[in-house]
Amino acid sequence: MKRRIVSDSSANMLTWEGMDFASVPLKIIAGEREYVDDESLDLSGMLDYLQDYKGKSGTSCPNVADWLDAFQGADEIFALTITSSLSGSYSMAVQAQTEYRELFPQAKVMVLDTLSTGPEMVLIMEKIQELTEAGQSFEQVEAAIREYSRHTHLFFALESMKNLANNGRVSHSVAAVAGLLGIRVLGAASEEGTLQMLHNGRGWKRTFHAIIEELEKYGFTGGKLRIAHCQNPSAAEELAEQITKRFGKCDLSIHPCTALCSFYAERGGLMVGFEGV
Ligand code: X90
Repeated sequence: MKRRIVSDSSANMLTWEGMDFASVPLKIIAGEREYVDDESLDLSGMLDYLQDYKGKSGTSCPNVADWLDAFQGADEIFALTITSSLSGSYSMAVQAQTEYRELFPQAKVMVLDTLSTGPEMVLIMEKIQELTEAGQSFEQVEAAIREYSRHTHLFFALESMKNLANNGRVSHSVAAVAGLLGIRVLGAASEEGTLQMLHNGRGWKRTFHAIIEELEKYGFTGGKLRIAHCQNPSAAEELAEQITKRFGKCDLSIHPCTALCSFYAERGGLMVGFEGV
């Protein structure tokens, strides 16, 4: 029996320690150039190029064949996707699930629309690993992560929402606020998996303060928390310090965004996944 976690690259995890794992890349397209969100990508090079690039740029989700390739050879699969309200990744994974089961009737495949992305997906992956190590069956893990993922949440703090607006993922009027000098928008993934705005403010101090307040409202009490940043380790560390000061020592770690989240969160952006109520 081979159990595997398969996630699209919006989770910012291209490799995974301690369990069979495959990442299915999304792509960033700018004119003639195509950037695949995998380990071979020069992320800084992509961001530099995009900064000066004046044409249209966008992204594309994995196709059915990409998901099928990632499933090959496994007989128990937990596939996680970015929210279906922002991407076609989920529907492609569901089609791959149907095809894989036709090819291998014994295989078990769960596809979870995480209604989120980034570090919230990481928490769900960690939970799958934990339950697998505890010897739980496919069905037990499936039920447990459906329940667990209802109590994990995602915040994001962005200085620019230009790429989100240009690609129709947020209205231009919402994005305009984030375009103002020094204004950072704090938002959350809603229960339906859509972008929800929580707060606008000038300066990191106010943003950190707003994040701490919102963490309390969402029922964070010092459980697990993961921070992903787009080329901004110092803000991530400062936030981690303030969270520890307020909630005490918690299971907290920081990692960089890979290409897809970097494209949308843009330089300086932070994403926070955490356990709440
Ligand atoms: O299919 C595709 O081309 C991918 C489209 C992805 C669109 C949004 C990605 C956002 C990543 C920014 C903030 C997080 C918002 C999440 C709210 C549910 C990071």
